[in-house]
Amino acid sequence: MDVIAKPVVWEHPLSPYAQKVKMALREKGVAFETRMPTGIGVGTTDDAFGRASPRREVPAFIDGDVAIFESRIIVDYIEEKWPAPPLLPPAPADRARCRMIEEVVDTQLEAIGWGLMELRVFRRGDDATRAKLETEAQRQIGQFHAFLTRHLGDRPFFAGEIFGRPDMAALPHLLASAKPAEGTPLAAWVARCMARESAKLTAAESQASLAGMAQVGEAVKAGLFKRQYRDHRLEWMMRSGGVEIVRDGMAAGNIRFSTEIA
Ligand SMILES: N[C@@H](CCC(=O)N[C@@H](CS)C(=O)NCC(=O)O)C(=O)O
Repeated sequence: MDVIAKPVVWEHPLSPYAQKVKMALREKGVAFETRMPTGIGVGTTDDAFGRASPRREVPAFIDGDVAIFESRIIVDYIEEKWPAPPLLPPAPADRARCRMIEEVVDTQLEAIGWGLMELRVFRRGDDATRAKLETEAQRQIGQFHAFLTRHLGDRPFFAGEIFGRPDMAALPHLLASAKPAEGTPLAAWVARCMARESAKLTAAESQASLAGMAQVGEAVKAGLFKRQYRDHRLEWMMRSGGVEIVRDGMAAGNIRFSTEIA
């Protein structure tokens, strides 16, 4: 009898994009394996992970001969291959609303959380720069909360009655850098999401991986690990007042931009 290999998610448990993919698979009951790339943050591409993910970003998804990078393209594939239960509501207008939430969360909200990690975990910048960027981040998170609260309205989930794609995209942020205040509609939404096994397990894996971050901090200082300043992240740092952090990181060789496609 042929043994059919399980799909593989290349991931880091802290990555909100990888978390979205794992929650999608878990909601659909698809068994999968996870692998963590060695040497993520260095930028080389000549290994199995680099072949699946030419930008060397997690998540990447391997399903037999199929290799896919970019979390939204991965979740599209999962949805098309395993349609039940659906991760988007049926009406076109609702589907568009969900996709817009996923878009702003994946780009602009993620950039704020990532920037805060640069300040709090990797201690970039001097005290004054860190304080200025913290204040700016909190202002932006406040605006994001207002935006999300408006879009949630009186629905149980951003996807309506189902725990769907926009919920899976937003949850990792609202459990971490963008925690809503207790008693708010967003805090009630977090609690509803966390009642899902898929969310609870994925969040626990993310939490457990935090312990390893101290070592990464040392590797970054030594220039062995380069943090990826791409797209919205770079823009966030520049426009929020961290131009010297970018300059110093480039001089120290411990930041990198996107890996070129080759
Ligand atoms: N747009 C991509 C973003 C993926 C991404 O930025 N992943 C980060 C981790 S959260 C990564 O692997 N960065 C490479 C690095 O840190 O070197 C997606 O949605 O999959």
